[in-house]
Amino acid sequence: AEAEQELREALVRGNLELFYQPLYNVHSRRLLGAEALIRWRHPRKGLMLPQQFLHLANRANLDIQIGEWVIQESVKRIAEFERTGSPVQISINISPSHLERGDFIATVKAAIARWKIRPELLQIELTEESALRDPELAADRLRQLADIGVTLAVDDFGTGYSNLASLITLPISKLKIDKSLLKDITIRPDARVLVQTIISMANSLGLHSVAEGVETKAQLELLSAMGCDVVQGFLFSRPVELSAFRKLQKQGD
Ligand code: G
Ligand code: G
Ligand code: MN
Ligand code: NA
Repeated sequence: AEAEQELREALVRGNLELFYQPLYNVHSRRLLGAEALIRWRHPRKGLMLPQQFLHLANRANLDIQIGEWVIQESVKRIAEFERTGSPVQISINISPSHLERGDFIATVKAAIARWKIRPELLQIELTEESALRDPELAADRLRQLADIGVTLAVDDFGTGYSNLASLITLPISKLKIDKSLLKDITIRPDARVLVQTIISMANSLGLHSVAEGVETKAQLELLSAMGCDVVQGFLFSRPVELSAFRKLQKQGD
């Protein structure tokens, strides 16, 4: 309960922060945008990762408030990047329960209107779970988001037991291939076949493929040869704080 109280205070005092991990076009190597990943600057424990506190957020019923903060913060940032002449897409992670809330669409619309951004610069990442645990509700929400012009991506693709047939009827534009699938592509032919199949399927469906967790040049070269569009991983950069991301943007120009 004390930890929950601390998290509540962190939200009020501005001790939550977004870190940014850059995404690059495989072929041009241009910086396309970033995935925003939440951190907590704890006064005593230092920088805390999502797996160290998101469970607390759920227990304290703070997950929605935190999700709303993430939307505000990321949209504000998109507006700043547009204003300073380096517009990039920012991708955020949304929990299944947040997507299912009645006011989720209104929250997203209000943020976009308030900061006057181009809606496609906001990308929402959904897990297969959030797309499929209440498929009709999720489909309705995703259609509304697509109507607003927000970009939709399926995160951690390939790790769930998705109903692919329903998944491909959703108005998504990207598949993010989970990093666990990439781990062995340079040494195991079966791992390679699996990733190639996902990339080919994405291409055939008119979806972009994003490879997450790219750590080596060998993986990058293979992904490029396989027709993957976008890459993200420690080979390029870890998730970094805002000031460091701004520097990456300057290098990218
Ligand atoms: O940030 P890290 O690099 O440790 O991310 C770990 C996990 O935490 C990822 O799976 C990511 O989806 C999740 N995560 C990171 N930031 C957020 C966030 O703002 N909201 C939600 N719901 N999950 C997040
Ligand atoms: O939302 P998602 O679960 O996909 O979050 C991405 C997670 O992957 C974050 O925790 C991020 O820090 C991590 N990550 C990003 N790039 C790499 C990488 O190249 N290697 C590994 N091991 N983790 C990565
Ligand atoms: Mn993600
Ligand atoms: Na991801």
